[in-house]
Amino acid sequence: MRAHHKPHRQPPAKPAAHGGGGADIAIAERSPADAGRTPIADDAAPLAPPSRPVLSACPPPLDEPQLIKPLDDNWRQWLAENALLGNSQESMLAKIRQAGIDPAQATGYLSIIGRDPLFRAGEKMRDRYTRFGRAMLNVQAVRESDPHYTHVEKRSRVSRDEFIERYVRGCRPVVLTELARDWPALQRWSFAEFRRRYGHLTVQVQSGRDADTDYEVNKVRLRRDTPFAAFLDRVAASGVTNDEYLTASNEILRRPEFMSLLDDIGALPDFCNRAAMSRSASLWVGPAGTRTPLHHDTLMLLHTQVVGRKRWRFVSPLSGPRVYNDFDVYSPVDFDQLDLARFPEAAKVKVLDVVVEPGETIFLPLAWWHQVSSLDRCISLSFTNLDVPNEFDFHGNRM
Ligand SMILES: O=C(O)CCC(=O)C(=O)O
Repeated sequence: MRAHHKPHRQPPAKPAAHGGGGADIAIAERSPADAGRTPIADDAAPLAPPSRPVLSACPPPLDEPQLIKPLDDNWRQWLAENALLGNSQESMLAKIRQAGIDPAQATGYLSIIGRDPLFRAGEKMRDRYTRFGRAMLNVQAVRESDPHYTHVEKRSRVSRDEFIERYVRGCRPVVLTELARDWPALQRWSFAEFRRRYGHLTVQVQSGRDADTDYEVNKVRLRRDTPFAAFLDRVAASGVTNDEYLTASNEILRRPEFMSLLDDIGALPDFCNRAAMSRSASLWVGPAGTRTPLHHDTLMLLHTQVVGRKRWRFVSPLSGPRVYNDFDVYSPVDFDQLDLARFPEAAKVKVLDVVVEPGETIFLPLAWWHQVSSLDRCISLSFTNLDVPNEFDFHGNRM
């Protein structure tokens, strides 16, 4: 999309052929009696105009030819969507002009859109969605009336019954400070130890994230194979950066060469299924400064910090109508640096914020929005093998 709209370029006027009636140049009118005679100059008369009119100097040519683009289906859809959202005609037309789209066509389209049955169907769907959203926000307001609503509890021991009742069914996050207390990983795992044990192996990391503002959405495109030792060396040398991160999508714990890592995982609480650990655990390794943007998962999980600290920010699924979720499980809102001009509704969201220390495990309840940033170089392990139903359909028929 172009940033500026420049005025429509006028083609330079051409001298009209004599008698051709060119609109831009005045030609002395001749009566039918003059036909075939050359007019004789009258000495007393003021200077006659030259027979071939001369154009005055024209301004320099514009940098780019100005083409007004027609309103295509993408822009029609954009207008329809923004009309449904209740945006003003002036604000839409300002954007249309800025993009070099024909404003007359856009105005015409907006004047008839309300009679289009498809648009009226869209209004019905919008109203239904608004009612659902309003009901969610009302329930959320009741939950937020708890004065401790934004506090994320840190608990040392929680029984299976309480965990399921208070956190799984109650759908609230909690940090379990002792869950991993006896894991050998807490003593054994370090960047040096990983290099020694697995440095010769190739791993898949997310790379070039700084150059892509949608790095999480585009994670498949940003996958890159690298020797594990080289990656760990880069992390050690890089300082604070989000450019490279070994995330859950590497699936290295499914690879036989890395399975010995699972021997370093000690006892699990009785609300986890040990037998399913190898197929449900994921390793995360990265420098200080990695950022996983706001999204929700489609299952519940536990995430243990083995090395370093991470900050988790949580948003209730009932605040979903305020996080501008337009695509899949992602939100463009960043609660670390809230852009209120773009996302004014997000100002009304109550965010839970907790730093998870080494050795601690956070429980992510179903459908909670979360964004995560590493405060230090981090090694952590997430696992989804909760011994409760943990498969949910968020995508229509897809499971
Ligand atoms: O640790 C991170 O960077 C993100 C963790 C996360 O989003 C998850 O485990 O679902």
